Amino acid sequence: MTTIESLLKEERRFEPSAAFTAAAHLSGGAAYDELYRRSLEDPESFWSERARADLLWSKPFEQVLDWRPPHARWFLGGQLNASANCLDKHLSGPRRNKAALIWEGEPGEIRTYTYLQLHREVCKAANALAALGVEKGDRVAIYMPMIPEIVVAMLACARLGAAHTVVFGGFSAEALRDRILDAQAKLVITADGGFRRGAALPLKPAVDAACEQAPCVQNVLVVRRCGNPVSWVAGRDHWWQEVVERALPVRPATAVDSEHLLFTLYTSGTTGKPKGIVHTTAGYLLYTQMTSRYVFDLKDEDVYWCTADCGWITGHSYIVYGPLQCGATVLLYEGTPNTPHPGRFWEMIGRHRVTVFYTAPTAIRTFVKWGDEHPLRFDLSSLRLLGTVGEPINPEAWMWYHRLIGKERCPIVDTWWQTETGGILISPLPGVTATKPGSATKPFFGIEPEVVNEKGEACAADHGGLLVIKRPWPGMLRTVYNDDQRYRETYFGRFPTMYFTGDGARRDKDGYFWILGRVDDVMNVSGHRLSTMEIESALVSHEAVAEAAVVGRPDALTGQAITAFVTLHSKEPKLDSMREALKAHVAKEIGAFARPAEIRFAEALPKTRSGKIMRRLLRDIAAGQQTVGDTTTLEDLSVLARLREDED
Ligand code: 7RM
Repeated sequence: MTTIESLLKEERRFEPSAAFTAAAHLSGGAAYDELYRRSLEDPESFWSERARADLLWSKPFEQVLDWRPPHARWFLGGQLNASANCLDKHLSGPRRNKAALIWEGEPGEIRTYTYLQLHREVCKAANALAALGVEKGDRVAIYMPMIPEIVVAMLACARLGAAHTVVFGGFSAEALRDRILDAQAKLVITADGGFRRGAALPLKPAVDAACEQAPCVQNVLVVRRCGNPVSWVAGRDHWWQEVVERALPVRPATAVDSEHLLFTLYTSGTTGKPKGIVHTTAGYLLYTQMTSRYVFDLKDEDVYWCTADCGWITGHSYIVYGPLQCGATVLLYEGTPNTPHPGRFWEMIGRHRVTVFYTAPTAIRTFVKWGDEHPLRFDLSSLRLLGTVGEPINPEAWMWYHRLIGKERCPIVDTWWQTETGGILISPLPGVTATKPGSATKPFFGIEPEVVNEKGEACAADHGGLLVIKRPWPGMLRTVYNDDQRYRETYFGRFPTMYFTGDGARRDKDGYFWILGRVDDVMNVSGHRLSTMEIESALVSHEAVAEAAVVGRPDALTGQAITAFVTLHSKEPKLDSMREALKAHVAKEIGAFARPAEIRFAEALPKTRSGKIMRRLLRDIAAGQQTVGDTTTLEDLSVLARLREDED
């Protein structure tokens, strides 16, 4: 794919207001241009100045960057601790008694932790983990609902120099097991359940099933959240409320090297096996802190709400590490946006006087569908800045967000980034950038993106191509856990010195980037990256299935919806009950969020002569379009016609 069709042409422009610009951390295009130019002309002095000023070091670094493509190491010789940078740093001044976390449970309870209180909880949890044998360099899996303890658990691991692997609570026991095994986690932190849609959603059964096949796990720490009954393995299982409550509230932070593993987070690739994305300490901290400050313009007065789950990178970077390093007040919410009513988010914005709100386009499209009356019922006057992340936002949803939520007063930052990038790479700066609905606009400091063709040559303005990043940045992934070969191939296999994002993009005449979505076999469903291969593997693991091909089709609500083309073993009848059974099977194997929207039975799948499934053709069929693309490599043309006839 040398060029990518890009049909979206959007002419509207929105300048930041004079009032916003006047108060912002960074104001005006000239300030951005100057700093951006410096960051590219002399990156070592740019990053080293920031790292010295913005991070709390136990031992100063000696070398800014060691770049041996495709591997980068930052701030060598330096030592620090991530939890000290999020917490201890604020304890010597007036922030110590400022709210760090305000949490709202779905049933409605509210808990607030000041920086001092959060520090005590993290110290207690770190002592409890240490007593259970967790040491510097170990991995700990976290499988929890959105309760304050998930933040405490992450920071407690970091305090010990142990790496966390947060697994989103929506993942199945099988997915959890695979991640625990790949990380070789020796301890799992979980809860009896979490409240979703008015009921306790259990988590412990999945942990029990996963641990049965993961002998590396020696201990399981369980937060009592819902009070639902749980099964118990004596000696292995411990109640958080018992061991953490008993522990001492003081624990010095373990100083680690700048490149010490902070966490792994698993993300979908183009093969069945998820990749453990590796983020290390100093570069990640600096990059998430700087982007939080400039993109969200965080100030001490802000109440900042990112609606992501801590199980995704957005939760790591823009609930925990970025905002806490900035000393922000972070709102955390456990539940769903329509419990007990579809205005829950807007009610919460009014209740907590939220000033900065960050959510996903799929959520915005859902709110559009639920109707204007819900946001109109609540007081949104505290808001000053809005953000989006996870997928391209369509201009209609952008305009609704701008009008109904931002009241045409709040800048919108459309932030483009990935699990691998650690933090935001392309985004407006709210006091600087004139926005265009649907564009992530301009690169952050030190980031040099380019749109290139298959040969790696820059595309002309307004021509679609592949999005690459031409130099390393502090927040980038360091490798794939246990699989450096996969790191090299996936991200630097096409272009040896440029990071390949897997996204298509175009840059317009003003230098604004427009992200066109994935160019590989990765789908984006409600902002969740899902690999077609993973879902295919899950389908084929069902005894009735011979072969499966999965594609994303455009969906007004979720961005993409999953359509699975399935051939059954010859004696299997094609029943609706089988469709439902297969959907349930995928939900069990991967998680409910990966459940296919549609199962289509087929006699055969379109393949190339070498036997590769031509998903491109299936995408057209799933979208109900005539195939316009090249079918000359198709082995058996009649397969396509038969697939169309099979349509329901
Ligand atoms: C943060 C996150 C990454 C993929 C990425 C894109 C898509 C994310 C935007 C976007 C258009 C955006 N990490 N994506 N943000 N597309 N505009 N502002 O989502 O690893 O889970 O997904 O998400 O395709 O490659 S992720």
